[in-house]
Amino acid sequence: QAQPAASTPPGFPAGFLWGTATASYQVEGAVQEDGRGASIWDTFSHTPGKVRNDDTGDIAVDHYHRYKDDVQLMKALGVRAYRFSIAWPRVFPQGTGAANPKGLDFYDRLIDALLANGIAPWATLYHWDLPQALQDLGGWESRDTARAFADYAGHVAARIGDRVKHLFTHNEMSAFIELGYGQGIHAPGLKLPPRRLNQARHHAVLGHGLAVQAIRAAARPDVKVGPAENINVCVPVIETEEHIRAAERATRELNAGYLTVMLEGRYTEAFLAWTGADAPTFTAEDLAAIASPLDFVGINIYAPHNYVRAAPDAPSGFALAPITAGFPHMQTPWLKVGPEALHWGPRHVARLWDVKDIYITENGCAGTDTPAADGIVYDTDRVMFLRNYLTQLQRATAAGVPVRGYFLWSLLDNFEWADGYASRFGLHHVDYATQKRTPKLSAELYREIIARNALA
Ligand code: GBH
Repeated sequence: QAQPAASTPPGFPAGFLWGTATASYQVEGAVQEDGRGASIWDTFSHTPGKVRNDDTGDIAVDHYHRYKDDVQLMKALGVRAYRFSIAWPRVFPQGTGAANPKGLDFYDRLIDALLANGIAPWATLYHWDLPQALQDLGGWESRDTARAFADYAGHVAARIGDRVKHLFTHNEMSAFIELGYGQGIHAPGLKLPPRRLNQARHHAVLGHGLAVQAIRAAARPDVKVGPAENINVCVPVIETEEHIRAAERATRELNAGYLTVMLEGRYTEAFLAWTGADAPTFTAEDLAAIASPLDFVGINIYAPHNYVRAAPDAPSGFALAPITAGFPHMQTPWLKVGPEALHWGPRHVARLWDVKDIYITENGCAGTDTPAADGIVYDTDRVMFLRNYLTQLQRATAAGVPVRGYFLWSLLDNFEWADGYASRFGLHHVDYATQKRTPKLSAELYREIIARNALA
């Protein structure tokens, strides 16, 4: 009787960059310290009824004071890169004007601690904590916010570009605009009518483009820049050529206001037809700035946006197949389990826009993580999730898709925006009463995957 052969786990390309990620307001705390100004998330979380249990980021996981210990947690995982974000209101408390002399001190210390431990710092310039003073002037509805963002980006790039070689402009324009200015469930909590919402969308992409230009002007030439965008991934229902091409076309259209305009320098016909009389006002110069050449494209992928079929008779050539009510999801209902998204997302990006360097800048899941009697957090749901998603990522790299690295969200349980502390995304459990960090089972799995550079 033949025995099954011992399996060699499929590997990732040599030099594949394994990392982990966080964001300022979700982890730092210390919101009153060292001259930080208020952000829209301070205002929003302190408005009763906006965040689950009225949680705030006032203390969060105290990363501002515990960063040295947290760097040791990263070192134990074996990650070679840490994606964190810089709080704009620490650097410019009023958004513009005079820089706070202490504004970058914390990041200087963090960057130095990372480098001393062999971990590359990858910094995001905007992960949603807009200075409240700028919101008071219209926030992303105002063109001036895009300009102010570029000035801030140039300032930071000039200051830390000696040590930080990878900068991200915005984290998930689509999320902060759609949720913050469209649905009202994130800061600043607005539900704008279509015309104003489209203009805010345009200012977000414009801010990205102007920031790329400002960084190029201010930083050394070896500083690389790109976005970290929450791409809507369309998965072909069946992996045949016709459905794959349809999913690719759908991905282009479903990201038309964000990634597509950034990479093509124009709004698609379908997008302009859809916005109609409510289309944003923009110039040819805006589009040129928005399409400033990038060094890499970062994409955050959690769940498939849609499954797609070819529809030869439809003008678009595709039809969306709904995510059904019974579709499996992780602890947070929005996080549908569709590991193929991690294969098709980067694959569509590479083929649609000929992108040569792609990073998965976020992927992970929430789980009901409670330490067991033996002190271990048995997050088998997250272990299942990571193994299946990374299997699909490996498949993409094996097919030659130029994915260069992966940042797992998140290093620690943290302030999950409107969900407050109820949703835990960390590889490390945080006891919020004591701030004690405990590695979960998934941290052990991730350490093993990194050590082997292969599935485990
Ligand atoms: C990312 O957003 C963020 O970059 C990161 O800060 C965040 O912690 C992480 O993902 C996990 O959420 O409750 O059904 O109305 C991903 C985009 C935005 C998707 C919030 C889920 C809530 C949808 N997420 N959204 S719902």
